Amino acid sequence: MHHHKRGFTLIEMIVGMSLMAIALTGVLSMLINLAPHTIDPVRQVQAAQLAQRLYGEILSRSFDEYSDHSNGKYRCGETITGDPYDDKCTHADLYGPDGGETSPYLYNDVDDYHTKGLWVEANDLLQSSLHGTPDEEYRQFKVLITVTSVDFSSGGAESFITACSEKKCSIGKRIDMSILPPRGTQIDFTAFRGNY
Ligand SMILES: [Ca+2]
Ligand SMILES: [Ca+2]
Repeated sequence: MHHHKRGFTLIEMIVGMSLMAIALTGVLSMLINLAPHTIDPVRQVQAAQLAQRLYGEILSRSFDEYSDHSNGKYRCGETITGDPYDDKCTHADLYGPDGGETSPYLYNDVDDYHTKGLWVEANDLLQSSLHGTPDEEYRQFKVLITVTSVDFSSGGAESFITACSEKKCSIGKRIDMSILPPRGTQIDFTAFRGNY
């Protein structure tokens, strides 16, 4: 038998290139499908700024509805003779706005921002929207805030207080915030507030 080196025939090359083209088309369409789901970096930065701003507003409030809002003389959950709020903090089941707190500028404690499992418009939570000037910067951003009671007393590690009595709820609050940018992916944040 006579052997000789042979290259690709024209037909083989055309078939090979066609297969390559089909394969590349598949990869390309996969990339195109992925594109809308990737996080837009600008939106991501805006989401982080929004979270920082909201946390600034939330954490500047009192620890609890039953805290001393004026001068911080006493803390809820403390026993002080003659104190009308003696030994009481809001029960975790009742976290949320208290009586008459219909707008965020009336919120006076951390858990008033608890959205009770609902996504709300970011502008509805920001203070600036309450004086007739809606903040267009965060239009279409949605926010979900969950406030839970936590116990820092066990060696620093926080643990959820499952059966939270009014006394036990006085230790700490965890504020989980999820932000959903328009056409984006949810981004999660967490902050803590002690009873001070
Ligand atoms: Ca309140
Ligand atoms: Ca409250």
